[in-house]
Amino acid sequence: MDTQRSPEEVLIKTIERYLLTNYGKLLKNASLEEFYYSLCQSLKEEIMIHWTASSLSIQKKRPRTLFYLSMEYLPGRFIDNNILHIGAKELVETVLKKTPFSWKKLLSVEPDPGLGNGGLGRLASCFLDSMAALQLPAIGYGLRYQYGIFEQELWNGVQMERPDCWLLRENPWEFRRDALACHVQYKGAFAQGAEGEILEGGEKVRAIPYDYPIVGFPTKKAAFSVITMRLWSTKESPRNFALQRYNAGEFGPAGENTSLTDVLYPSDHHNEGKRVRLKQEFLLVSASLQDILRQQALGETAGSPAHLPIALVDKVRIQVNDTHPGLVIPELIRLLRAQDPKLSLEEAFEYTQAMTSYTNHTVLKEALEEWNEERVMTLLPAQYKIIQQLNFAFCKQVRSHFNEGNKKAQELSIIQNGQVKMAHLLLYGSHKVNGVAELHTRILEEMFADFFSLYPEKLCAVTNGVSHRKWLLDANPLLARFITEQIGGKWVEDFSHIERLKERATERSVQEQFLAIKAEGKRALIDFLRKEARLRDQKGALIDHYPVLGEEALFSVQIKRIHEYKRQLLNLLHVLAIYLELRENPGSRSVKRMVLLAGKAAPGYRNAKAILRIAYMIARKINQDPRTSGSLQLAFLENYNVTKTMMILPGADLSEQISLAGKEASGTGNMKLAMNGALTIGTDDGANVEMREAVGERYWPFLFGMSASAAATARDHYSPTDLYKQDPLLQKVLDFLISDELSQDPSEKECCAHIRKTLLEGDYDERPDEHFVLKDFPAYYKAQKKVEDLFQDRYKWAEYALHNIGSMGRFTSDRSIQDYIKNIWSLEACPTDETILEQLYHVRSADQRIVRDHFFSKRSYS
Ligand code: 26Q
Repeated sequence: MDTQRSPEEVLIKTIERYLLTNYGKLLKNASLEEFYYSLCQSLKEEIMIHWTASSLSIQKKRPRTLFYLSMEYLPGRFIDNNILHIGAKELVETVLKKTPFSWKKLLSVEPDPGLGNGGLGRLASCFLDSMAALQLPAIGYGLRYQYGIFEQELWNGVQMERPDCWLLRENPWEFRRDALACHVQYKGAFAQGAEGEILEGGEKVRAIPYDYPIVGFPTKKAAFSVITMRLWSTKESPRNFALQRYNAGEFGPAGENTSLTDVLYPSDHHNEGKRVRLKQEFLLVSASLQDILRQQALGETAGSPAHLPIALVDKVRIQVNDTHPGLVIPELIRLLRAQDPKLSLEEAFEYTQAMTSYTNHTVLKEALEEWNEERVMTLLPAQYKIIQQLNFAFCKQVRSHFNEGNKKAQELSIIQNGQVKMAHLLLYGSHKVNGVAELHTRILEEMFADFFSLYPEKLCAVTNGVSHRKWLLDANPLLARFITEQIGGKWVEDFSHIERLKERATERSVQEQFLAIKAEGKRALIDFLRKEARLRDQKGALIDHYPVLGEEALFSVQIKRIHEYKRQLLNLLHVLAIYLELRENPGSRSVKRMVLLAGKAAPGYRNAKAILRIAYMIARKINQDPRTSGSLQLAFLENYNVTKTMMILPGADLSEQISLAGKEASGTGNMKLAMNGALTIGTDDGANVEMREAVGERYWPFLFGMSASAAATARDHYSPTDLYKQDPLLQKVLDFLISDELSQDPSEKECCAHIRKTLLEGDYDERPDEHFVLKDFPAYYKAQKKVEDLFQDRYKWAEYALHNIGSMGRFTSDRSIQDYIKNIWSLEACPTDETILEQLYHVRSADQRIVRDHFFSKRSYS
């Protein structure tokens, strides 16, 4: 009987059963992959029951539900999240002891889904994790890209992009749901139908959803909730192939609709206006909305179909993750009116607005999405028409509110100079707009001042957060255990309890333990880097690994997308400054420094790629110099992703959050690193500001740089060449940048000269040093000196680090979600119905033996 066996035995038996029935193997001769799949199958037995119970509980209660629409997700490997959240970590470790496979080997089988560019995608995944843990009725919609964010390699310093084939093997965590496929309509021409205008012709694309269980961390109530991430694909439907076009010799266009979800656009903060991207965005929007309406119609048993729209207003909340799914506004209006033809445009708009809210993630002009009007008109004629009608009504409102004739209407108009402005569409079409940190929200308020004077209630701030369970409990189990020893385990469920760690921050023995754990984290990171931080020649062949200093060194990390505003260049210039000082005076620094960089550059982003190349050249130069190599090293880790972040966090001492103030909307790496006991050297930008406030000035000693308001006005009187002339250190550094010591060939030389030029003279139409790298350099240099001073006092450093960890309570994504609930969604938790769960467990436990006896008896008479 199962009940008499230990859980380990049951799990092993289950794995053995899958090995036998799926692969014809016994545990002792199973391959790593076979073991992995069979383990996942076994875990899925548990997960499926809870997933089904969660869905049935929601269907029964019919609560208001949140639909999160995002073009990007970065969940990280599912296997470790799932094992951790169903509480099977120790169990699996015990089972692994009976196999030749290690935990590390097991995890390495699973690819890290790169379905996002960076912060925005990871935020979406942290939010799903938190919504599951908080047992909210919620679904995340997205796209199942065949190829996620490219795999990055640096060939002699030049970034090369390779396709990310994460679906080479079967993915045990996805469930294809053919029954829920739907059609998304593009193009077409208006014609007169019986009930008014209809669209004829055009292309219908079939979208098939794949569901992924997002397993919530269990709360006191033991039963964990499982919510769904539903990703659409056009790949698997041969119907999307346009044979007619193929026969006409149009080979490319013929396959376009089967390949809509092939690839994630790899540029963040840059809007290229590509047609396929627009098709992708509409695919997500239309398929998800149809899915939402279908689900809600199922529950809506009373009344005629025409009653659905008004019922939706109460039950449905849609959060759009940046403007990317912004077409929900016209598409929802269209679908509501198709449902109830009597609904006026105004009513449909009112309903839509009540259901929809929009999160803005950037204030960079070049990142604001806009679409060519003709492109929208051709591809999405019905939606375009609605946008036009909305714009007409909106401009009318603007004129009457401002009473300034046409001027304001032209500025705020959704359609301007032949472009559809997505932010304007959403500012008008949603009932709430939120920034992702306080500072960011204040900047939005200024940027869109006229909008918010029209709708003063719309804007709110919801400061980002990160899953403390993933980024602390899962990524750093040693630190997590230590925290629990110090303050008990409540922090795992409710991160506000972490506050109590501060009480211990001054105790010597606690500091010692923290330092020992950090040293352990550093040793693991050092091992990892010595294997994974690869150096390649110009053909991509592995030549060596970056040298890595020992655990006594200060580990400074800057891990994020490469972008000028994030100022990796400031970090690099500082490395050069230390290097030049050390060369002249080897005794000038008493702290060894290991600088780690990781991050991808958008493939078409010339300056970002040049910065990477310079990082490589600097590393090549300084790492080999015997005068300095014992005390300063720079390493670049290729192909930064969620899994690598988990390796880096426990070993980080110093978190580089050095963006130009006013540019980083929030940042979330800042929070992850601080939770892991790294101190922040940072500007007052994004959520850094709130982190500083939470930590307190005393324990936030490395603040530097201009303020956002200073940066906004300093532009006109700024002369970087004057700075260059006045500051001998800056001069040395910038001259070294173009010296023959650094570059080895004309192309490298050109690269360095180009970057130097952007700083001192400006490039083409750009002003020099747009991101005030040189202006903030002296302050950064000074702050780094302070870092080294504090780092030498090991116990003080530990006190600061413990205090920082203890101040991170506010920065869990649980709190962000609770803020969304309070300020925007008004949702209630919908815990799993225990009786439903019981019933499902009962279904599963149908005795295997009965089945066997049955087969046996059949055979006896055949
Ligand atoms: C737009 C149009 C066409 C193609 C791609 C895009 C695109 C894709 C991704 C534009 C932007 C992004 C990603 C933006 C992003 O990651 N922003 C970051 O969001 C984080 C979560 O809120 C913040 O912490 C960061 O500050 C912000 O930079």
